[in-house]
Amino acid sequence: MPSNLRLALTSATALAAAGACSQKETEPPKPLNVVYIMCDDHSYQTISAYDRRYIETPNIDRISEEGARFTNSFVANSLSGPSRACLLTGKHSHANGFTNNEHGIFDGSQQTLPKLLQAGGYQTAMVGKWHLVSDPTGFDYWDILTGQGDYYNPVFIREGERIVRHGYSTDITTDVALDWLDGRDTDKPFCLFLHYKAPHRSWMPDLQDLGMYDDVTYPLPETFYDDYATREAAAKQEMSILADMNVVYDLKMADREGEIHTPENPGLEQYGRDLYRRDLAPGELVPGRMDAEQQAAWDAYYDPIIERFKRDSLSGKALYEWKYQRYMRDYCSVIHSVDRNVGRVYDYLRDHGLLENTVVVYTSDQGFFMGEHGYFDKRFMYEESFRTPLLVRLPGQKRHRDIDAFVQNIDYAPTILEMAGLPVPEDIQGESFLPLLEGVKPSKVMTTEGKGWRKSLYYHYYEFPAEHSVRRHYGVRTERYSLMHFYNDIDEWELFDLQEDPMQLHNLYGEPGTEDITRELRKELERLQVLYDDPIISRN
Ligand code: SGN
Ligand code: CA
Repeated sequence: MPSNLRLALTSATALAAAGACSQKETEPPKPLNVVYIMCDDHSYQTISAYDRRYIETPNIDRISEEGARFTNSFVANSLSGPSRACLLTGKHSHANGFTNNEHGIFDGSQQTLPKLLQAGGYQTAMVGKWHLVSDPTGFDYWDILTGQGDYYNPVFIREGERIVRHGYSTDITTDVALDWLDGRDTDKPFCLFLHYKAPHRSWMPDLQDLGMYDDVTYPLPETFYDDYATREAAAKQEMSILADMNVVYDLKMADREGEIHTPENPGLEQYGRDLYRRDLAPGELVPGRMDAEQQAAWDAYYDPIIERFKRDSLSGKALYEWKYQRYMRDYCSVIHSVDRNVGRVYDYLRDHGLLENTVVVYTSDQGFFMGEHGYFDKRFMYEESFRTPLLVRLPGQKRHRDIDAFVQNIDYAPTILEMAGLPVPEDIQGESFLPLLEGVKPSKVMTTEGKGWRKSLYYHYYEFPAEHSVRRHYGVRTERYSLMHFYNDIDEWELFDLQEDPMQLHNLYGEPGTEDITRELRKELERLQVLYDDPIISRN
């Protein structure tokens, strides 16, 4: 028997998983499989297990109904590539080397979760958005979208071979994943990474979902009209729905009678239309985007909206709120397709008798702003983008549990290794939260720092100068406070009391009476920078 199987058989989880078949006592328990589903930019605000204001997501919710919902789940660096590198390595960005999308190339020769799983006898597959530039390593099978991926007729790289697949990205990604499950070696446990492109910008819904939320008027978030008083860094960004969301590229108001962008006519709207046409027009910049039939269905839905938009000539507050409603309708329609596809994955596992020994994880590469502070996008250490949804169905455990301990995406690798009954290498910076899933109280858990779960989180964002202009920053978050330092072309500290000011509108840094808490938090920040060995510490 391979050593990993021996270990898995003795772990509490593997035994719990076997509990379901205790009648058949002669059958040894099977090692756990893992289906790790990660969306791109899926906010917890648009998962009904977390928030019922905007959309119902019954299939995603089922994972937490039959398992656990993490109510304090965070990322280490709120951006796609960096988040994926944290997942693969269990390390913060400075330690895994992938700090930002713009210049990052993932060093695939380093130790990674899939490689450790493979060495432990697992079959591994990566399907969908990869976004780490270098070719995937450590996978028995990989079939990835190019770059950000396209919504329609997307280009995949299947183990080095380029393929254009016809249809809608979320459906196709699921098809590829289920095909792999069908053809896998059933004698081995598996770990499948299923990474959707959805609901990343520019939020293009599946044809069958166009218009499904047109009757809904979404409530404006409380901080929609934030004036950024007391927060210089919050004001200095280019991710405002009013100023930066493009009505053509983002909201699909392409005037098809207009002229194509030329270098002599580089208006923003024209620029937007060009990008948009890349997705929309067949055979244009990238071969294989929408075909004539898809485009006709798309136009039949959007053309009347475009006509109305042109006629109404909105401006100011009316335009701002109109943009928000269109954004929410498109985004939620894209989520509806994700939810349907999560249902397909669940049905597959159930129909193939896999639910009893397969862990199902649902998460996102980071959180996302749904108009809070007037924003879309992510990047900031503010709550909406620092947090990320995390729902886990671990077989053999109680249903409907909330886990409120602080977890972070550097914890996924050690957790999955422990689920597989494999040792966690010492240089991994995250902690396994498997004991928390098994019902152990956080105070009783043994972590690399000793007894008891972590009480604070470390964050570091690097991508500046870059699109959206969010300044570089690092910070610490405790149960009650969030302290961040924006640096590079700015030197601003922000301190929030999350109990008194959960929306983070009032920067307390430097206010009389906050000296003690500031000193304490800066000390904790420094402790974390030393603990994780972040070279930035020299600049504090
Ligand atoms: C693209 C988007 C940005 C987004 C980044 C990073 N612009 O560049 O809005 O912030 O991706 O997103 S777009 O014009 O190309 O749509 S991430 O999730 O991949 O990190
Ligand atoms: Ca993302």
